[in-house]
Amino acid sequence: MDEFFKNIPNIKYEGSKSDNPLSFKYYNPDEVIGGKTMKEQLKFAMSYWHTMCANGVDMFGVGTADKSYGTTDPMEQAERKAYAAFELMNKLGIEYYCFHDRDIAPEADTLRETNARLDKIQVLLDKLMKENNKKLLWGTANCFGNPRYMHGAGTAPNADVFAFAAAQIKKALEITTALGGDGYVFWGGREGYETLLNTNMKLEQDNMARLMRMAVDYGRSIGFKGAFYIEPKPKEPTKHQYDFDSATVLAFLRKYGLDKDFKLNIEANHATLAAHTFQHELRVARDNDAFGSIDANQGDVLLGWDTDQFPTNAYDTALCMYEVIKAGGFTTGGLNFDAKVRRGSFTQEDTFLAYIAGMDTFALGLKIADKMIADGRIDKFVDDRYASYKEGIGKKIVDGTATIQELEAYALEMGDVKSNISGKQEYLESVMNSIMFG
Ligand code: XLS
Ligand code: NI
Ligand code: NI
Repeated sequence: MDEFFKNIPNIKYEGSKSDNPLSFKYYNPDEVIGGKTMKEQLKFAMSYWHTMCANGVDMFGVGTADKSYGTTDPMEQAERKAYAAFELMNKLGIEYYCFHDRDIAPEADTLRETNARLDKIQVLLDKLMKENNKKLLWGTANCFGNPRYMHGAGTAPNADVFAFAAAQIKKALEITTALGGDGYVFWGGREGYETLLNTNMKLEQDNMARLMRMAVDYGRSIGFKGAFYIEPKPKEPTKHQYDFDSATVLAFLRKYGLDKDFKLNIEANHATLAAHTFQHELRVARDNDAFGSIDANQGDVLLGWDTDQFPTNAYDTALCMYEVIKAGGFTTGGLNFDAKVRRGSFTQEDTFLAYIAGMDTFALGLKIADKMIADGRIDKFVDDRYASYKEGIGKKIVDGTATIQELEAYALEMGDVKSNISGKQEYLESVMNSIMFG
């Protein structure tokens, strides 16, 4: 197959002094940080939908980038797209990728035909993965784009839609399994509601859990050994999405007994939409042993929707990688760039520059997080802040041996609290600055 990104060389690490835009300034794949190479720590993945498919179309205008791959024939296009995807991953040194079923092969007139298209592309992807030494981080089903899903998929009021979604997920699981996928994601863009006036919320959520149970059981029965993830998002496209944020998803999983089967795929921009920090969402997942994978991007607080921009804020990536390291690093998951260039960045070169910016920003984040941990001031401060729980009455509280009567007696004896210490937020923020900028 002809080279598609003709003017783009293989991107190499050249260091922060380099003025070559098509080079990594901080991402040095073989450099060891915290006992592992950057490549192992960061596990970058390319998102098929944004990178290979999205052409910049928005509510006010048509696409600005050419993603036609020189043909209008849908299957020829799908094939060329696959070759281009592997060329891009090779040029950037990215080892993993992620897709929705409909990204790799477009929907045909019938489900049978659509599935046959997927079978064909699966063979090609399998070959390209082996030839290029690439892995599938996760697969998923697009159960939100087609008009049939206007009222949801697993949460649709119409059982026929539920059945169609189940069939689609079954096939997506088969493809993911056949390609040795490390994960399978549920992100329910339309699994929510517009108004409770027309919604049986209980039945919809019960049904979603039923669909997830079927998917897990079927996946395991065909030998899928990867992780199942739910990707929280509070809204957009629906006004209210059931998988609102990490805490809501955990409650859902526990209610339906699915908590042993699922981990979370946390997306930075979705955290912003839920009015949380990215670090908060990661912390909730980590504290509940539910950290799985990351959709790496960033939003714009002034815009208020899922802009899926490439991550370029090193402060955020540092706090993200701090959580990832504390969670024990990526096991099944990785950093999937669920990110797209801005509509005005329409050239092929822009796509590479955006990936370079994202990968460099996460490399910086990893380096800073590693320094934060080695520096130890922040961890020590937090540890000391809770020192009162290590002895005396605090230890009894933590051990579960203190009674409420005993605490009353203790408080009466104490008179009033005299031992509060400062939270030192500003100091800690300046520590972060000194770690980041030396
Ligand atoms: C959309 C989601 C989507 C998922 C995969 O907001 O982030 O891209 O990651 O379906
Ligand atoms: Ni995402
Ligand atoms: Ni998103």
